[in-house]
Amino acid sequence: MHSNGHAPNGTIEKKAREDRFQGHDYYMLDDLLHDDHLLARDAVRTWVKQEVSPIIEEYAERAECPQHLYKGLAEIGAFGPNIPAEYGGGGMDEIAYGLIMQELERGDSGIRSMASVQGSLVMYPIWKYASEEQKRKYLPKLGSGEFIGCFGLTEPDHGSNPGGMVTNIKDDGDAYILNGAKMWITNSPVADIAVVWAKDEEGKIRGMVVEKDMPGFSAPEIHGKWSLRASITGELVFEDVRVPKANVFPDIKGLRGPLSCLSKARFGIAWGAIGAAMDCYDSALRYSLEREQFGRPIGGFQLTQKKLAEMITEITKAQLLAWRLGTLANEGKVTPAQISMAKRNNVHMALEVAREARQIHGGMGITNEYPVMRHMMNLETVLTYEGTHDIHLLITGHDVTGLNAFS
Ligand code: TGC
Ligand code: FAD
Repeated sequence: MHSNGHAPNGTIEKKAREDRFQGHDYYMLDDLLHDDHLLARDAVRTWVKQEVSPIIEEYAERAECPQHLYKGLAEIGAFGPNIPAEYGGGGMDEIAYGLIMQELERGDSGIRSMASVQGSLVMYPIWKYASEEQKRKYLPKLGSGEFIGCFGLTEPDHGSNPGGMVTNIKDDGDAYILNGAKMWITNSPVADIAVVWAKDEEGKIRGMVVEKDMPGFSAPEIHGKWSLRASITGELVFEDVRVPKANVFPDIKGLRGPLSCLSKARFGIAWGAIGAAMDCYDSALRYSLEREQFGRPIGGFQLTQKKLAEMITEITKAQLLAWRLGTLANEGKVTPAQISMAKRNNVHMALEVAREARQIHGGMGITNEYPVMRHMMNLETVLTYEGTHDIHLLITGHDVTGLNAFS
């Protein structure tokens, strides 16, 4: 570059400009990915660009979930990419799963949420814990998007402490009678089935599949969210719902059951948040090169460059963390605490990137002309669900000291 900021010839300048926006792969991490990772990622990236980006601001503004996208999500393999293909999943590895979540969240955290719940919180527990008959009954329909699922763990009075849940089942011959309520449940108002966690008469947490038509079961929508507005959220209410014993997962008892599903979803979020951060960074970088003040692009000011340089540094660190987490998961070596560290770091990183990107856009940053404010509002939820920012810090604290600071 010359000192005036212009490249010596137009072709080099054009090439440099294109490279600058090429996926923001600063450390050439694509070199670490296999062809099938790149194929899956690029297919989802293209689909998001065509189907999600053009409509998402309007849906978010109207607080409406774009349900017409469910079939397309199934077709691109977003539902259970890491569940075996014979059960309706994609049969891919954990890195492919992470990259798919990244690309969905580049579009919107709510779209990624929809897919996270369907794959990691509904298909995964059914695949891992249900009887063979139940797997065959539900998984292919979930994988194809014919059925939508939701996951009920959180209760009105038990969020960070799900072990305190009061939703319960009582033995009644060939069924259990389910009573209680769940709160903040992604997809619940449109779900055909819910994976629900409740205490049995011995106080042990059990998992089960509840179908939407079971008498006594309702799923009212929660309104008034300023975050994740394109995702549908509701309650689950159970009033003497008769759940056949065949629907209860036979062998898994205790908090380990739902927490093992959270590990899968938190892993996806650690990758997904990078997508939201990259979309904000991309928008900020482009804007900084186009927007002029004091007779020059704002990207030429040191304070703007500090923001952009720190953003790409943090995104690159998060990408490395996610990639290593993915290789550990593929080798079957990843621990829940390692997943917590990545979820916490990467979501916080994305929120900080969104805030800085918002500043770079000036007043335009608060409008729906750019994706930044929507990502920022979404990420406030992502920071809280699947274990809050502080709960994940305490999980790391517990892991490194051996001392439990939760209660
Ligand atoms: P604690 O005694 O630590 O653990 C109980 C048992 O569970 C085991 N365990 C895990 N197993 C698998 N994966 C994990 N991540 C696990 N974490 C713990 C543990 O080994 C033990 O097993 P065992 O066999 O010895 O009994 O339990 P605690 O009651 O002290 O709680 C620990 C704490 C606070 C970390 C946990 O409750 C927690 O993670 N709280 C946060 C709650 C949360 O994340 N809720 C998320 C709800 S779902 C959601 O938000 C979906 S959003 C979806 C979307 O739209 O994308
Ligand atoms: P609380 O647990 O009441 O926490 C409030 C504050 O207290 C937080 O800052 C927390 O970090 C802090 N705190 C709590 N305990 C401690 C402690 N021991 N030490 C220090 N600080 C502490 N749940 C589902 O089951 N399924 C879903 O599909 C689902 N989807 C969701 C979608 C959305 C849009 C939202 C917002 C939430 C969703 N959740 C879902 C619920 C989510 O997991 C909970 O909101 C989350 O676990 C926190 O619980 P809480 O909201 O009750 O907060």
